Amino acid sequence: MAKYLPAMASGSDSKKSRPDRDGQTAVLTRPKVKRPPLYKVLLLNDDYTTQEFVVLILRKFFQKNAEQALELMRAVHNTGKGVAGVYPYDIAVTKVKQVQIFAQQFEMPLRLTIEAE
Ligand code: TYC
Repeated sequence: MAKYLPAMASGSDSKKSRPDRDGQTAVLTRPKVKRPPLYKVLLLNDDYTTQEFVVLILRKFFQKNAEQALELMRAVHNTGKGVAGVYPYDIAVTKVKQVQIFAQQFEMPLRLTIEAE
């Protein structure tokens, strides 16, 4: 059976052979890190949140530029929902909470949900 050295953080050296300490046995290394599962943060349309506020949210919390934010806001307005961003679970949950707190402060009934990718 092949022996495995501890995984290397970088992908660049994975699957290359290199000698172990006795200099004779070729061993494989492979990364033990896996990418986390990703989740979509969905923005839902409503009749009361202003278009300007949605654009602000997309710029402030989801790193969209003015053009991207306007386009996505319009897509949500027209279709009912849209993907604001895709993140590992904890980050997706945090984004939703931060936006909900911010929207409540401005009395906007903006809704968001999380969906597995
Ligand atoms: N439909 C809202 C309006 O016309 C705008 C809006 C867009 C609201 C996207 C929420 O997620 C949303 N004022």
